[in-house]
Amino acid sequence: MNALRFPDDFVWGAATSAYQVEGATGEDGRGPSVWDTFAAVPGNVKDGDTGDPGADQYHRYGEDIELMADLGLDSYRFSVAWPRVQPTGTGKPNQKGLDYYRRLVDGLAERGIRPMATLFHWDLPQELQDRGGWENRDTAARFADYAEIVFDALPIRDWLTINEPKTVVECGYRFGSHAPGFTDDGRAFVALHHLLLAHGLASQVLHEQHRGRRIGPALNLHPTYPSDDTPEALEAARHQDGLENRVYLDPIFKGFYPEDTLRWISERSPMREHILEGDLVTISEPIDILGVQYYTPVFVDGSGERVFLHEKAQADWLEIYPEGMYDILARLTRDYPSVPIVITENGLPTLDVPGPDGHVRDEGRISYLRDHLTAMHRAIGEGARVEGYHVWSLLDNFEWAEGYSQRFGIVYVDYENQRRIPKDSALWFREVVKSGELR
Ligand code: GBH
Repeated sequence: MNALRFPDDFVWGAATSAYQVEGATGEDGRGPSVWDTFAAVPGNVKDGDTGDPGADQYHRYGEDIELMADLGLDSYRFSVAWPRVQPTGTGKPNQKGLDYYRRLVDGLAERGIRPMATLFHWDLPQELQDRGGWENRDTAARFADYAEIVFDALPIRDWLTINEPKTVVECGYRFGSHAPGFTDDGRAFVALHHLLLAHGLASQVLHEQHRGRRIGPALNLHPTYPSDDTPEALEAARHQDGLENRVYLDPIFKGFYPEDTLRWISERSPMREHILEGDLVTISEPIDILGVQYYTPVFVDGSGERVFLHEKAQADWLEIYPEGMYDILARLTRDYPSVPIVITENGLPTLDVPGPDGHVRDEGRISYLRDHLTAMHRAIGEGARVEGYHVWSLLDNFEWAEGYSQRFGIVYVDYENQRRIPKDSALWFREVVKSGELR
């Protein structure tokens, strides 16, 4: 087969988030976040794991930058921990917290690696949660203040606002599997509106104060399909697509919530009462980039139940379906064409451990990545404006409610001594990055 060539200026990178890799949750004035609180409650996280010591990137960022340079990466997507910058979520910035990110960004620059920073990857300062968290409209305003501090302090061109608002809504407020651990649809969709409002307000701040920089959301999009061709399954898939995709994309791109989804939400949540005049103008502040995270499709049957038709990964929710990468990019190109796309996450957990020779032979991850990059390449060939791709994740890390049991890294982390071992997938990815080709 001929090699598949990517555009010369295509950006290759890897992603992480603060609570998942930094560790050092009590250092240099960092305040507690909702995830510290949530993880401290027995039963919430597998094996009682917490963000400490994680991959200890707070102390080992220098080594990690060298690792990225060795892999030839163009870009590192990381997140800024709000409770490091504002320990209680409001007020004067904590200089030591900002200094950490400045050292990280400067170190990346020395190695020619571009930073891409996420403002919020779920680690809300606990004190803001105590005041109602995302159910409280004020949290969106506090987020804009925080964003302003970070924009001023860090020389970064590309920003992402909220990581996966859907996961906060679904896992944090509907299923209770993530912080803050609620199971309440009524509250969930109020939180959704305020998360989008926070996205819009922060985007406005960047546009007003920092011309030439770019900002957008990081959305986990799930291409949604009927599992059979009955009218019931088609209807269920359309409904599910509203909850998975349109309820985030439509307000951001078009300035309105999709009517069918809003009707369904209104039957279970007072969300509508929280949509004030002007909010949708704020939320639809034009974005400069769209972060897309793709892992899995969602197939639903006529009763609306999710069904799995393909091989599953070592994670219940992840059905391996590379065509979904093509489909979601083709759909964005058709229905939401205005901005360039950056793949901000795509990856697979595997159980591989170092063999006697020290190699981690994660063949499953290599074929997952190869198949998804192939699908992405096809979409680009048909006009999808994809500028870059970040694998999730650079390192094995704290996989939220699964703790350290699910390893998504292309680099293995030995949690006994924090040693990093590039897996075979990292060596494979290095070749793709270096050649700009998939062979
Ligand atoms: C992304 O979430 C996150 O951005 C990243 O932090 C994470 O490490 C990575 O992907 C891998 O998971 O409670 O039954 O719904 C992807 C979406 C949402 C998928 C939470 C797993 C938990 C199972 N994730 N979900 S459930």
